[in-house]
Amino acid sequence: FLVESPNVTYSKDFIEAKYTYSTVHVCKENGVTKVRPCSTRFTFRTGRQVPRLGVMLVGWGGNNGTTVTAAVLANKLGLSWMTKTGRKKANYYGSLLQASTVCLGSGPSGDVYVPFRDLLPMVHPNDIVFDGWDISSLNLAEAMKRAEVLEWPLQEQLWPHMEKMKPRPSIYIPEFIAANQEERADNVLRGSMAEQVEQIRRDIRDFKESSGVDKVIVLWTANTERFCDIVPGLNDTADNLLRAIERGLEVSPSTLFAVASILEGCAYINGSPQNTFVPGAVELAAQRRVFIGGDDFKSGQTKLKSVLVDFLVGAGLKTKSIVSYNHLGNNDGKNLSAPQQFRSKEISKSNVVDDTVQANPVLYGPQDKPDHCVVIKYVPYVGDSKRALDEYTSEIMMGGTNTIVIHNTCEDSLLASPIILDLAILTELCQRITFCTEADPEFQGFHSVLSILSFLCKAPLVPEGTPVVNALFRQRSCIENILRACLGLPPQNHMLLEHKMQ
Ligand code: NAI
Ligand code: DG6
Repeated sequence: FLVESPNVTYSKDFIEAKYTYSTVHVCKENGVTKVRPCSTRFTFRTGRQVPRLGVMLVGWGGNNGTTVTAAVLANKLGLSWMTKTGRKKANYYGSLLQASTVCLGSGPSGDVYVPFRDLLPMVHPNDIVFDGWDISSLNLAEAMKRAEVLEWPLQEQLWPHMEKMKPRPSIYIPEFIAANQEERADNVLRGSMAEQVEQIRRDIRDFKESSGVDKVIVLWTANTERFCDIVPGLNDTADNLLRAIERGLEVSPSTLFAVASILEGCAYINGSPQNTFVPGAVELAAQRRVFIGGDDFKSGQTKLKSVLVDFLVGAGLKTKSIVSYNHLGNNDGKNLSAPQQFRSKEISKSNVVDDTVQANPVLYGPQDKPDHCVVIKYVPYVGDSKRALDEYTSEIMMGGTNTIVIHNTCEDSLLASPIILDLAILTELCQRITFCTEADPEFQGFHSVLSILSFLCKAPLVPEGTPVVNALFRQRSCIENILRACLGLPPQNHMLLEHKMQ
């Protein structure tokens, strides 16, 4: 589609849009709350040339890594396969960009919806080239079989393609992941910490050259690590972090990958909960103007939680208790059965209602928040088919109680895979968007901490001082409205005033 507006111009290389950003400033003056509507004139410029994108996965041989690679191949090859309930065809269900729509506006026959991916020029997932690392040496076909996620007739069709793919040796520091992972660590780099980071940098360059991709994004979908301490002199600044790597001090593998990617100018996304982005890594990304994003894919239980609590509290019901129980039997579950790795996940899964609760001082006092309990158990038999049981208890009118219980069963990796694609494609798009304002006419890119990715993350990483938004539909509106702004279109306001007149 083409936007016809004096504020929007299309050239061979760019879409340029003038856009008025309206906000409201609130302050207290002499005991009176003053509310002032403000507006800022922006110009957005979006590059129209879509590059060939390479995505390097850390943990490529895991359930998510193999499933996302297989799904893209199956879509590209147009595969279908028989199951006991009939023939299934490859698709991208679960991807915000590929499988959901946005309302462009309304026409003679009502609202006009287009796929999210059609808003701006974006990489198509079928065109992504994958590569990556794993501490396990299995080729991707064998690793897909080990994952037990996809139906066997599909695996058979993918086998000749996937068996040629072999993860590169990775950085393995045993104390960061569960001891029960040691048996699969047969593909590991040797040498000093600095030498290993150098090797990862060489791998990125090698992939770029040998595959012919224009751009590489690196994404951590390896095991959840334990948190690391933030220590002054060790990881609190970019210089200290680089020095710590030179000296071989305590730096987690996920942070080492982040540093290698940033130094190669490649965006780095963390799909697991650990605090990969220590202050030194954040500073390094800012210095190099490289995007970083995370943390922890928001795939199932947490996605629902960030809708349900928003609904309850938004409807004026006082949620008092949230109990989230999970059991799963894949390797992620096995790794999370160790206390320190579980703790990383517990933190990530527990903070997701904070913004919703804080936004309602009518229901919650300053120290008041719901009890929130997260349990994860490893049950090998259920494999990747995770069970999530949730109980939400809220106080309703006049001392009543409302208890909602939910039981969710589904393959975890089939929820995470489309999120991996959305993270990579949205990050790549953001690399082609620049903007300026009347006050600051020099074009700039987004902040290196890419908070637009919040919809896809359990514990959104945001620039210092930025409010963290967990509520799912606020996060979705953020993406939709920023993309609309790039086309000079107003945000979706759902007012439908044109239908409210006599
Ligand atoms: P997985 O255990 O099947 O795969 C992880 C892979 O990482 C394994 O193949 C392992 O050998 C490899 N690995 C471990 N340390 C490594 C290192 N230092 N370098 C390279 N490879 C390394 O786990 P799965 O299910 O694929 O999940 C991956 C991550 O994504 C986990 O941290 C999980 O918590 C997180 N996650 C998964 C979600 C889902 O819905 N599947 C949602 C949110 C987060
Ligand atoms: C146990 O909960 C395993 C975890 O890795 C989760 O399955 C994963 O983080 C997805 O969590 P959620 O809350 O988004 O379903």
